[in-house]
Amino acid sequence: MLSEKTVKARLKDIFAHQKAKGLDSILIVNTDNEDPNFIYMTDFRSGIFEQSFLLLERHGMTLFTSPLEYETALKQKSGSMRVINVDSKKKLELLKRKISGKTIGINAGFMPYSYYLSIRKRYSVKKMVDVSDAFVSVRLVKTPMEVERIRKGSSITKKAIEVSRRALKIGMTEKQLCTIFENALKSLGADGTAFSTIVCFGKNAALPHHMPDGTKLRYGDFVLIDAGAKIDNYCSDVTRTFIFGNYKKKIPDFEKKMAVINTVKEAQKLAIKSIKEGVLGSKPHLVAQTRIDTANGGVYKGKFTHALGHSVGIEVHDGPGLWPSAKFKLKAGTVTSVEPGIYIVGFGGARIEDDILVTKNGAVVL
Ligand SMILES: [Mn+2]
Repeated sequence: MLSEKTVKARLKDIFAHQKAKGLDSILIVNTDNEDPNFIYMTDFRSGIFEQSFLLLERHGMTLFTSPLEYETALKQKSGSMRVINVDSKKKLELLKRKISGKTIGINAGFMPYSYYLSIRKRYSVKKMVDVSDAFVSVRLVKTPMEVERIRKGSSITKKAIEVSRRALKIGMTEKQLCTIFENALKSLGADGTAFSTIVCFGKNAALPHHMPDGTKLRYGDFVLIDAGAKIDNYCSDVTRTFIFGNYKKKIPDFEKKMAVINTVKEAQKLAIKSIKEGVLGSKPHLVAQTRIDTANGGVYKGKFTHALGHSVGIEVHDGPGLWPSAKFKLKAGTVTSVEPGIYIVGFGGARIEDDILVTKNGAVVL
């Protein structure tokens, strides 16, 4: 449950944003899924709240939900939130009175076009403007409570990766390892996974978004796990890459594989070191990329093929990314992934990822 103080602060910050400044209200509309901003404003852990409306006004929030979710809402709501049990169409009159003839804010990044048309018509809304940027920017700076949830999630994820590592056996499939990982994650206390778990054996590690399949583990393979626990509505995102084998026995192409992993590790370390409040979002990416492109006589040049990182929060991609063309400056309180990689098609690859908190003086690994 969010404190009254937190709700007030979030409302204030959102309505103060340039995109929402002139508006009286913002309507958050769930489809069969919850709008991430619905989760941000309610912090509900239980319930689905499909097709529910959350009306934000400067002074407070009103939830319009079905009888199915009404009690669940009452149990979890923050102090001043009004909850309307929509057991008949008449109960939506209040909503109509508030938004009819008005300009309202919506999250166009989430709302389907069909909803846009039908809400506009049904409630005689004058105009709907996209305020998604306001939420992105407010959500970017985390409170200590939000950071703590992400930290807990990433710590559980790292532990579950260790459990998986110890369970490796020749001939097991990526899918089997994925099951072992996800079971460990849950028994360590995760509410679920933050996104579909990536497990890669051998040359599949060269494919950044490879989904676990029937590929069998062979001695000396790369093993890459990219996954995250969800804790109390917050995502985490961690990647580890290692080689399966007895390091004292001969592993095929051992030196070559270790060089890939070590270069990625160094690139990540340097990138993390370059992060602090006020630094341009492009800088850590360029630091990592330069390290990768120049390592080992330039053999990995061009093999780091994606952004260094992305903001993490209620969504796993929660805001702007660390990317060569990023023009924004890093803000203290932002949590972002730092995940350089090297991908060599037909051979394999490595990615190492941690979630870090930006502070005034540097980056703290969560
Ligand atoms: Mn990531």
